[in-house]
Amino acid sequence: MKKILIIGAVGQIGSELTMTLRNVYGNENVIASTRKTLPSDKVKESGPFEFFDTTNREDLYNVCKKYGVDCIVNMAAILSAVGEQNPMLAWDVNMNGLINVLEVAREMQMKQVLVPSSIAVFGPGTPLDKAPQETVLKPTTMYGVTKVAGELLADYYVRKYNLDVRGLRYPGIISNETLPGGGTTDYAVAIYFEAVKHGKYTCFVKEDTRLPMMYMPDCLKATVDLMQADFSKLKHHSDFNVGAMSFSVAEMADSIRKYMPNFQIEYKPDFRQAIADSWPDSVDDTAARNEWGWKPSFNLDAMTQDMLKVIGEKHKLGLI
Ligand code: AKB
Repeated sequence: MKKILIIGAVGQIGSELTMTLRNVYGNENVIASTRKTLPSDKVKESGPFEFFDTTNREDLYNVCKKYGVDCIVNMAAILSAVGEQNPMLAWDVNMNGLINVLEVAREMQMKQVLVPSSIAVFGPGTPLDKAPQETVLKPTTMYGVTKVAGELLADYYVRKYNLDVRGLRYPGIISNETLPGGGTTDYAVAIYFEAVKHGKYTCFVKEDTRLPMMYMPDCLKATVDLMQADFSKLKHHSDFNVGAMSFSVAEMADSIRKYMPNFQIEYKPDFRQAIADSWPDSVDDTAARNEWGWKPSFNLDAMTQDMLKVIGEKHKLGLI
């Protein structure tokens, strides 16, 4: 790959993935982009940056042409919670954005497209424990519907046009740089920030809510490892389950108390509880492990220790 365009480069994963890919492929070769949110100085100043809306195919085409893009990483999405408040917006951004990305990549004969999916593809009928790679996909959210349709569409482009499209079903991603926005798993990030800032947190899902989660360093590694995997060795393409850890909110609170014994938590479940309840507790990622060597590094306590350290330092410096 010579020139990579990242769409959604100011989001939780996109912002950190931009810097990771710039380290791997060179600053000038990774073009960051977003619709309108201002990027961090780090993202803006370390390489090319463009504002455009992916639902406008012509604008997407022109940016790709301008830089000679041969790989698109499409991180732009409306997530589960916001998607339930505005289902048509979720459909528009997630589906029309995706078909534009796939069509432009096909027309320009690009080398690769990365299309993220999510545990939101699962729903009633999926086994809760170690959700299999191949299983019932009947999501109850519009976000999940767009992710199932996106996986099918991406695989269609692989089969029909021989376009190299890849994707992972991200679990909840926990990070300390860019806050997530509009997802159901956002509580797993907020809990650490609130613990450091106020010593307590009011959680919008119940204490026994258990979901698959992953720390950002593992998420970045999974993404780059899949991008660099040998295409000829892949049996799956756009729908890899990737597991790292699985814990309840109560277990997170216990993990935080190991380092902050006075941390307090209370529970006020809202509409996001039903979304969380529709997703499995954990996933079976054997296909990712066998086909491209996936192996996570962080467990809950290692992540908690690192999150509290980094957020604590930011708090001391008055950055949060
Ligand atoms: C969400 O909660 O909507 C996302 C996801 C699991 O894809 N973080």
